[in-house]
Amino acid sequence: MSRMLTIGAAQLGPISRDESRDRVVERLIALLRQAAEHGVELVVFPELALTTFFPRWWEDDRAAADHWFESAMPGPETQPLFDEARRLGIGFCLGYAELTPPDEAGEVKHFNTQILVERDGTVVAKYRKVHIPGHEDHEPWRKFQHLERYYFDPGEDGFGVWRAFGGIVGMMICNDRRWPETYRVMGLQGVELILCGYNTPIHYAPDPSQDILQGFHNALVMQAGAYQNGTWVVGVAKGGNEEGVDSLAQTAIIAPSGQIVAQALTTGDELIVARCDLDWCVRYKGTLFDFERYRRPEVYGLITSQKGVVVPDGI
Ligand code: CDT
Repeated sequence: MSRMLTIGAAQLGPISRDESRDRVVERLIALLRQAAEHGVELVVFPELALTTFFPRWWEDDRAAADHWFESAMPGPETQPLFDEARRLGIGFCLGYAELTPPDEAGEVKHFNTQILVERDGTVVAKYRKVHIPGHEDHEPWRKFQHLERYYFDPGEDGFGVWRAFGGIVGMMICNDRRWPETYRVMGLQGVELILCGYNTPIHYAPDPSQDILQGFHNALVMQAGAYQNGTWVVGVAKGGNEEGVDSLAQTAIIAPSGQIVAQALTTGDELIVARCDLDWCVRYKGTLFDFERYRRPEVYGLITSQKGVVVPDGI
C-alpha cells in the first residue's frame, strides 16, 4: 500500500525590515508557482513568513509592534496567496504573527501562529506556538534580542492533529521542535506528517558554544522526533543574514525512518520537493514504536505532573 503526497518545503531567505507584505507575498507566490511545476500538492512556508523576525528588536511601547501582526487571515495583502494557491490546486502551511480581536474584556492576544490550508482553499487548522523561547525583558548586553516572550502569548490549545492531504497532519513552530513531548503528543494521536517553520539565529547568546552546533541540533531533534513517532517531518527555515543576524537554513524533509530525503542547499528562497509515502509511517508505528504494545505510561507520570527538575531526596 502507498499513499503518496508530493510536498514542497519553501525556504525563505532574509526579509528586510522595510520589505512590504505585498513584496513578500510575491516571493511566496513565486515559490508556489515553482511548486506547481513539480506537481507539489502541499507547500510549507517558514515561521513568521510575512515579515522580518521582529522579536530581535525591543520596543518600549509594546503596542507599537502591532503592525507586525495580522488581524485577519487572509487579509488584503495575503488574499493573493490564497487565490493563487487555490487556482493552482495547491495547499499550504503559513506562519505569521496573529493579533486576535478584542474579547469581552477588550483584551487582545498575540500569537505566533501557523495555518494549514487545503487544496480547495479551505482553512483546515490553526496552530499557536506552545513553547515560547527567549526572554521577556530588554537585555542590551546581547548582540540582538530574542524577545518572543515579550511579544507572544503562549498557545493554549496544545498539539492537535487534523485529517487533511490524505493523512493525519499536525503542526509545530520552531522551538517546539526541540521538545520530545511535542512529537509524542501528536504521535499518540496517530500523526503521519508534522509541519514546522523556523527562524533560528546561529548565535545563541546564553551559550555561544552552541553556535557551531545549530545545524546538528536542528537535524538531531527533527530526525529523532520523526523516527521515534513514525512520522514525516517537514522543517522549513527563514535563513540567511537578516538585518545583520545570521539564521540557520538547512530546510529538510524527513522520513519516518529518521532519514533526510531532501535538504536545501542555499540560504535563500529555495523550494525542495519530495514524494512522501504516508504509508511508510506504518512500518515504524506497527513495529518498534507500536505504542499500544510497548509504551509504559504508568511509569511516565513525572512527564506531565512536574515542570522543572526535582532531584529526589536521599539519593
Ligand atoms: N523562533 C524560535 O523559536 N527560535 C529559537 C531560537 C532559540 S531560543 C533563543 C529556536 O529554538 O530555534
